[in-house]
Amino acid sequence: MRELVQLFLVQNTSDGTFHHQDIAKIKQRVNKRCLWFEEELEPDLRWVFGVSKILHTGESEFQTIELVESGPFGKVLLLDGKLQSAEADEFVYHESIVHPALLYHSNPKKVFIMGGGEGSTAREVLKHSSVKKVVMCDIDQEVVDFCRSNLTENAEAFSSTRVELVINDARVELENRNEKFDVIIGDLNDPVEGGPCFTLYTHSFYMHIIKAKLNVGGILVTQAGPAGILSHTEVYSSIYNTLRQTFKYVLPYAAHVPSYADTWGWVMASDQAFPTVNIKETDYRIQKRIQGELHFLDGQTLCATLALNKHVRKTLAGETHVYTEDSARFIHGYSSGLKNQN
Ligand code: SPD
Repeated sequence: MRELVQLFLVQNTSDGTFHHQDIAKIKQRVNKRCLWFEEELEPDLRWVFGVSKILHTGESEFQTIELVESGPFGKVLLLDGKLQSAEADEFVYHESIVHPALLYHSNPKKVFIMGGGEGSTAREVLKHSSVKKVVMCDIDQEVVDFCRSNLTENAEAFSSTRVELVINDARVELENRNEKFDVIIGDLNDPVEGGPCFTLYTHSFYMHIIKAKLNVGGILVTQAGPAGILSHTEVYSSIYNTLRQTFKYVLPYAAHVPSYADTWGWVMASDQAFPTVNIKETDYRIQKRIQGELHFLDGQTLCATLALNKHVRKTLAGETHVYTEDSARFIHGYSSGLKNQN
């Protein structure tokens, strides 16, 4: 498969600008499909889309890194052949993982990002004028370097004096750091079997590392896997319950991310009650605290993302599984990568 990828390799793009609002423009750029990307989401379910160019292929100590130009989603970042984010809709994922927690916090000044090497999560955090310091801790220097040079929309975030970029295992970094944070964000890879990340979704990690590193009133928010009608029992309900067993207050929410072929889930957790933030108050906080425009979240959308459907709510309410190193659950899936269209 790697040979096939090499066969279609084209030179690196210099036009890395993201225009996520303008899907029509993205589609115009894609004039010739030469490959299909295929990812197995379930044993009998595959996600396939056309790719017109391979813009980059590389390999780090931890994973393969590819950037491709796709028909439906514009530029798509693949790590180990699995879709991570897409130009057309990455704003849904990144606004959702960042803004609810920062808006619920009374005055977020210090933020720690676990993962987030792409830079988009830091980009969104920096929109909050109260934030003085963002530590972005990713384990993979190559991914960070690659995204810094290719995802030009995040260039400002990478060069901001408010951002401290650390290449390290997030657990080790948090343990060794003698400081606390107002918000900790888990922009982590999905928990897949054999992957490096699943221990960052466990009860012991939340209880002994995260809680110790949150200031009073601090909030943890983590991405928590697919939260669709058919997929929320894979890991979402377990991560939710694990946080419910660790923190006094927990808020799950979800939004549809088209390139993920599913509804995606996040969970916020804190030992201090979340304030009642209605539509009007959310819009007020966005206007008062955020510099720059949000494209997905506003008061109405935040309320919608918090309103999980009856089916998922019922599972979450009855979930008893606690995520530990010995009882970890994983998201199914591997990628068979890029295939010639013939
Ligand atoms: N930055 C990490 C985001 C992980 C999201 N995974 C999405 C997978 C969709 N198949």
